[in-house]
Amino acid sequence: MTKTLNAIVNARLAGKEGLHSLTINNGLFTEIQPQTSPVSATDHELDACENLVTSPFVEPHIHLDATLTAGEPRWNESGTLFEGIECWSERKALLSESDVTSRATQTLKLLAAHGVQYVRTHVDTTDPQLTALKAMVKVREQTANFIDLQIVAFPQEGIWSFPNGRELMEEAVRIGADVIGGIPHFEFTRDYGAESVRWLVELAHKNDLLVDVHCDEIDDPESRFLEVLAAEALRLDYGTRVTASHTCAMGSYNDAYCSRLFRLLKKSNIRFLSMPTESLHLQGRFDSYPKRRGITRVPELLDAGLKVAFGQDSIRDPWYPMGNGNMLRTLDVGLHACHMLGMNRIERCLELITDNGAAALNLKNYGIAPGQPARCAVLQGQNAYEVLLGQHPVLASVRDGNVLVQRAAVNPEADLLIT
Ligand code: 17E
Ligand code: FE2
Repeated sequence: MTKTLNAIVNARLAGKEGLHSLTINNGLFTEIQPQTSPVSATDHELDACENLVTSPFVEPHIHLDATLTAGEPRWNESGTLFEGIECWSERKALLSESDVTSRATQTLKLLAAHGVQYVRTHVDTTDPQLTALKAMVKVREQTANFIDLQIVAFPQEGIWSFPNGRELMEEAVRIGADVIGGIPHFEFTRDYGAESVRWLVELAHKNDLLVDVHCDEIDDPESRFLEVLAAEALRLDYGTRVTASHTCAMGSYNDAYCSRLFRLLKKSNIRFLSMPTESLHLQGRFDSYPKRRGITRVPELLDAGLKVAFGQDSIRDPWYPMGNGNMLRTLDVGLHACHMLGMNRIERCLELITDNGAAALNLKNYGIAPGQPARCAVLQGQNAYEVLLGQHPVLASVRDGNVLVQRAAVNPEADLLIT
């Protein structure tokens, strides 16, 4: 039985001093009032217990068709992207609709239990049957009560380099994909890569869809498809609807090239997604020592005024054997790997798993304000720093005024019997 709220009380809000009450009516926030002191909650109120309340988490980049298949039919022992693609190709041959539906739904529930209410999933279209894509369109409908799901038509084995690659992408649009993907660094040649990017942006533009390209997910400083993607976005004035995922190669570009590149990136205003746990695991694999992190220039992109968010990418799949759905873990690793533990960065760090992800997904009606859908998460901690330190699972997740998730706070001092 879901519990329907008419208020959340004793809440802390980012950028606001003291405690607040959020009034809810018909699934919308109606008022946000400061409180002079803590109050006790009635039956139809949720007590945030002086913890931070934020917008729901956004998982902007995950592969729900492959999730929970790690080790099937074999483990990726080298830890490279390329062995992952080979393992997946073998597993993909065994896909059925019920297999995809049950793993994707289980993963979405895991994400929801961690305060996520918005998800963008890539779904492999390099399958002549498009089994996973057809299943995911149904999952999107079946889980709409707890998740807003966007589906990316993602050509894992290439558009130009896979038989009927273009036709499969076009068929994916007819079946109901929301977003057009790509993988230019994996196409057989640079020309194929660049042509595929130009073609896929056109396909999205023509069909009024979003774009999210796996772009330069490789430690090769000469992998420069990001400039092609940004230039196309700029040409069509489509930047806010275009996302570059991974851009690992930017961690290997030289500074002179980056200086030129950033001019274009700023003009294009495209969105960026980085998957730090995944890239730390998959990249640097062809280095001896020193070993690269394989992560894009996150603080530099943010300082240039561009939107960057973090995603998990995988939960126990051929590319990555770990993952538990808790985005605070991804955030923690990302802030470490990107040298972002300065207090100015920490204070704003939750934007990387909330607002910036919402910008990539082009979410409408996102954010806590009167008139917006009453969707939020109650985090354990009074501010971003405490939340990051604890990384505890969310205390509550509220969607349109209904409590989806509620759990007891962890007391870090309990059972400590040392005197
Ligand atoms: N496929 C890909 O090309 N790259 C990834 N990081 C994953 C799947 C997880
Ligand atoms: Fe990915």
